[in-house]
Amino acid sequence: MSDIKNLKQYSKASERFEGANLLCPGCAHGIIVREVLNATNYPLLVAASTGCLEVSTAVYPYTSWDVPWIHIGFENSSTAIAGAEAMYKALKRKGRLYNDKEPKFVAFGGDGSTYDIGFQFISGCFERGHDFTYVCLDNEVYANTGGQRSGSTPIGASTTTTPAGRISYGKKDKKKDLLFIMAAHGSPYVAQVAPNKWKDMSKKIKTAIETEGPTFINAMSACTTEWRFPANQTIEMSDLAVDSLVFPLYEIINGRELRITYRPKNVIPVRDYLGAQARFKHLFKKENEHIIEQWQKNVDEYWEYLQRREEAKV
Ligand SMILES: Cc1ncc(C[n+]2csc(CCOP(=O)(O)OP(=O)(O)O)c2C)c(N)n1
Ligand code: SF4
Repeated sequence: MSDIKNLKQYSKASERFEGANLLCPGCAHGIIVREVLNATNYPLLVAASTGCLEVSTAVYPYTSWDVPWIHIGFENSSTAIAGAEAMYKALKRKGRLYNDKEPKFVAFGGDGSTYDIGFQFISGCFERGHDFTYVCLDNEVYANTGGQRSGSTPIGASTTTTPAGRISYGKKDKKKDLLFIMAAHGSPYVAQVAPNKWKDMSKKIKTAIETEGPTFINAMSACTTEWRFPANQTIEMSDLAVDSLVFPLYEIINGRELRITYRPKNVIPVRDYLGAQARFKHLFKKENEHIIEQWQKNVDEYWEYLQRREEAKV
């Protein structure tokens, strides 16, 4: 993958993640996983926590994975892969490896698994400095169990546990700012990616995987079923997210140095992003319009903050 220059070449590089799986049509998880696995030429060992990705790609006796792959609990793909990494180092020290090809270690989790249930395990692995990359497939909801809110669900989204209705506009709390939390662990590299910006995404994933130490990728993964948009609009939804700056693309090096990697030429209003998904439909009622205005204000302020952090180089 490191040599891949265009999409045509990229479309042929599928040997580590086969096409067949049971993800919903239009699901972004598969696009992201394929890109992660093809971003580097290193041999990979992968762990996946329970969630849509795991249930849809490993239905006994079939598998979509052409790499060594572990399914573990909802909460601990991080510690499972960190254990494999620790064992690799121990075997290397004792001279008991079968070959001298150095592998890289990758863990996948949904946002429920990453922002909430598995967070203490991930935090521990980062604090202990394990050499692996954690990839969060961030669809802002517990999709596999029918659409409960997570710490990543944005304000105003209607989910099964924060339903919008006569007395509620949906989720009351803002999305947790996980990238900064992971950077605060002193990680050598953390970044946000989105599948519509595939070159930006594969460059960042390659950097994450090939950087020594614990690295983190937060990947926006549009969920056609829970966000409620037509299955052929996954990439358009990702365009709306990054061009409205609802999901800004940036990276943080060594816990401090922030770089914005995509600046939209024409920034679109947040309401264009929200209006494309039925999970936000109720926000367009007169009594809820203030949530959209507040959201726009938050996005503007956050973008300003990112730019100031980038300029300050601290
Ligand atoms: C400890 C534990 N709690 C709850 C569950 C049930 N469970 C399985 S998958 C899942 C939701 C997964 O959501 P997320 O991590 O966001 O991934 P997604 O399915 O959205 O990709 C839940 C709640 C479980 N397997 N283990
Ligand atoms: S529910 Fe969402 S995340 Fe799960 S497979 Fe379907 S589109 Fe993908």
